[in-house]
Amino acid sequence: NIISQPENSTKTLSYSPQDWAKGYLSQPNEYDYWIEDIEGEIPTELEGTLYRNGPGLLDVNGQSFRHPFDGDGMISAIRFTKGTAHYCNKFVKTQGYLEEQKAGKILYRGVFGTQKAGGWLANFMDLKIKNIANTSVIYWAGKLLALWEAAQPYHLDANTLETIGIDNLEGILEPGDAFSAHPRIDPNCEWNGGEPCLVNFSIKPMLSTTITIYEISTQGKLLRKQVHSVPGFAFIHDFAITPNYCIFFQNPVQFNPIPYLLGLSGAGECINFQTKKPTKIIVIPRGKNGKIQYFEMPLGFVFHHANAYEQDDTIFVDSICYKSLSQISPNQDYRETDFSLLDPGQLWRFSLGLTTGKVERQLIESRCCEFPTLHPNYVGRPYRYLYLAAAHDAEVNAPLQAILKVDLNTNQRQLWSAAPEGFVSEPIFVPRKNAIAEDDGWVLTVVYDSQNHRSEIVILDSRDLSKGAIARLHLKHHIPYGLHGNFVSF
Ligand code: 3ON
Ligand code: FE
Repeated sequence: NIISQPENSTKTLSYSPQDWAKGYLSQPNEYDYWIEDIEGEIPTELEGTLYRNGPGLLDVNGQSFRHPFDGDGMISAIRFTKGTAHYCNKFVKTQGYLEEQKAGKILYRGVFGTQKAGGWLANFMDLKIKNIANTSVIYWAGKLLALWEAAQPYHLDANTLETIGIDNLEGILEPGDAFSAHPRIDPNCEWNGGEPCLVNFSIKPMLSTTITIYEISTQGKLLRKQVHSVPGFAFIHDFAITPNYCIFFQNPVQFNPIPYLLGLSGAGECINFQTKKPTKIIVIPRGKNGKIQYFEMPLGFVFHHANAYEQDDTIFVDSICYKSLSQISPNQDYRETDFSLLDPGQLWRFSLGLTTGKVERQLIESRCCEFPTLHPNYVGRPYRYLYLAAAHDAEVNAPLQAILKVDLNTNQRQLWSAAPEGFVSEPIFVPRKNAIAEDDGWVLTVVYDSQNHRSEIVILDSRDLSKGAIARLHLKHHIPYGLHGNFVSF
């Protein structure tokens, strides 16, 4: 299985492409055990559960999904208590997962190009969608929820990870409504008496796109809901909030549904990036009757935002931008991705002048990076520290192998790298109890150890990443490359 390298590649890579690809093997098993193989020590002050979501299956009975984003959601829970740790994982028992496991074959087309066997005729006009609940997992208003942006969440038992069922959030969502995988928690919501509040959105794209914004209290009550229609098709995966605004980046894409309808490709593959068109930035006031403001700038494609905040008449937004949206070409296998041909995700800061209508941008980090996270109390507020998954080499686009800390005030960096054999996932920042400094706590990340084909949970000291891991918890098996998760303090 030789993977071709570009002919003019002279620099040695920080990884082996074959090692990287193994992280996309399915993990069909469900485990439940105390982690015993530990290097270093788990801090006794670290109490709570790290929940992770991501595709656990990349195939059904040997029939591969065309893209990892089409893989069935699998939740991992790593519980830390008194210096020990317990691991448990379970698939989200979605209707589609259960049906496909029973049938032993792919029964649904995936958004990112997975097709049923039998060619285009077998897929022609089949628009049934499989809710794969694979993108994130949050705990809110007493419920653990597995999220996927095109459908309603799945409710899971927070202790056992058993699936309870698809959930409409006590009637907040109507049948057919979606709920994005990127809710933001406003730590101190003015309209909610200073209590935290979960803000999330859903996208219904057509010739114009409906954006719905939900604000939900810690008790699960709907505090506010707004529905807006914005011109044009939109693919919006994430957003940012401040105390007074929700900010959306409408990427310059065009949607041609014909190949999808004909059964030739997935809906996501019919999204074409428009190189010459600007990104529209949509700013929606969180108060009821505010006026939407639009900004425009050519900037590429954005999946994830780090954070946003207000300062006088300006909103600052920090986001990961790609020069373009890369698609897997027909006949290409995602496990053979040549990273050197792809644009890196880079961290930019945008400033939106609310009175001037002007938008400006500044490159903060050119190293390939993704999955930005921060201290939860600073969401929507001026903040200093950002943690990202990043490439090992600053100049080379490559898989994520390192955790990068950026001090946005001093522009200093700290890096912890798992290269050449390790591949990291989203970092999660956990503040120490009663900490004062914004960066006092730990950064947790799941690392795929390709040498041993298993994963490890790595605990870093967030004040000093470069001193090395405080603890490495070796699992007995691997977790396929994941997407998002959250830490819950119980
Ligand atoms: O936009 C329309 C509406 C909509 C909600 C059309 C549509 C069909 C594309 C759609 C559905 C979108 C879905 C289901 C998106 C799912 C996204 C997903 C599962 C993951 C996205 C991950 C993004 C990133 C940047 C991941 C990076 C990962 C790495 C760098 C390495 O593991
Ligand atoms: Fe995401």
